[in-house]
Amino acid sequence: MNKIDFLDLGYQPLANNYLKLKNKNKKEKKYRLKVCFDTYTKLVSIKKIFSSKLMFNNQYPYRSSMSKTMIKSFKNLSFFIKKKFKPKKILEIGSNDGAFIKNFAKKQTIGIEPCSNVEKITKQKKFNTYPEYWSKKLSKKILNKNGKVDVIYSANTISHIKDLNEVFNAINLILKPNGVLIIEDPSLIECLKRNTYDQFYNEHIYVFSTLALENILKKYGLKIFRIEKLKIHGGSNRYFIKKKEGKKKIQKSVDIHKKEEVKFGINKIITYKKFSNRVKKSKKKLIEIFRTLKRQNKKIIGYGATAKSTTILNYCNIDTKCINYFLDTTSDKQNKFTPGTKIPIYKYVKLNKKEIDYVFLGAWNFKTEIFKKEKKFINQGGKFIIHTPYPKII
Ligand code: DWN
Repeated sequence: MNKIDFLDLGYQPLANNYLKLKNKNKKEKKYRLKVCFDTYTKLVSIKKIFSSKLMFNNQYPYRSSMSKTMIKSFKNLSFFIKKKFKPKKILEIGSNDGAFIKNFAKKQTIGIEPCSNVEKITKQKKFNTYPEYWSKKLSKKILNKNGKVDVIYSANTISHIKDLNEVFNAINLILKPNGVLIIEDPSLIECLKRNTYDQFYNEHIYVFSTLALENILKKYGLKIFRIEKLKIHGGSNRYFIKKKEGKKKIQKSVDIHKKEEVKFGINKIITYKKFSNRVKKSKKKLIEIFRTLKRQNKKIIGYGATAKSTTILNYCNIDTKCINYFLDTTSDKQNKFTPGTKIPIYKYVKLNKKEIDYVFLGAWNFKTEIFKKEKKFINQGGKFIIHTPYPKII
């Protein structure tokens, strides 16, 4: 037995399953959200894994282009890719609404997006996208039509796919011998440091560390040659990966990351047990903040009905007794209710101190962008509640 449970986040609904009014009182699918550490591979994963079809289908509400931060990050990366790797063909696994591929010429790109409601957005703009799950079969189909590709990019997607064997074998089929694979996902060390336990939910099957990813990749003859630390999504790593025969030099950043992880104890179960204790304390503190404010009759709303906040709200039993409603810019979430806790979600309007006292920041990962947008509310004395690195009012 290599896998040891270290975190129990209780019964949870599917994180992106926003409820329509007609389904609000129907029984929801729930599961016990436990997280485990594999002492052999050092991989951290959730225990109960749902089928991709249940999670990623034609009802998927998330849109990558809902934040200026993401749009800017994709734009900057596309400049870098064009300059450094000069790709003739670039393939994106999990292209969502095209926020990344739109930075390239249409004939240069291939997008893979199984959520057809989102894929449609890029298809309508005449991008070459496939509404399918990434697999060896799909890789072969694209290979026969387009040939091998120079760059494969995948942001916040590989961590969502159970069968990593299929993922990397399919990548190996279509990537040129000197091609580059770029993977971007939340960083485990940042999650542990910032106590962002809400990175764990049904869609995040894995939260990768460099050590674990390196262990997985070597089975497929793949090697990390550069790592960039990003502020995106509360701390992510962007891994640049090559084939064994690829000519790219291994850069210092790889060793720096590995050493930092070992120093932090990413490879030891005790680190995870300590994290679990901090999460329990975080829950108590957050509940205390809400209780105190509600005793003072303060009006609290939520900002950004994120998949992550589903974990927090359900773990801490925060419902309409604490939060009147959420505001969100995503049209597919508006006029629905948060999974499990059934808090209404409304169309975003600028915050107004005359109407609201406190705002729970569900989209804490876009704090800088949101604080800039809500300057007036902040200047009028409006306050935010945030749970990371520890629950507090700011
Ligand atoms: O990995 C995943 C990430 C990339 O996206 C998926 N499994 C699901 C989803 O997770 P999330 O919902 O936790 O992601 P975000 O990007 O933190 O969601 C931000 C939410 O906040 C969106 O619904 C949009 C909304 N928002 C807003 O209402 N006003 C965001 C910003 C920046 C804003 O100003």
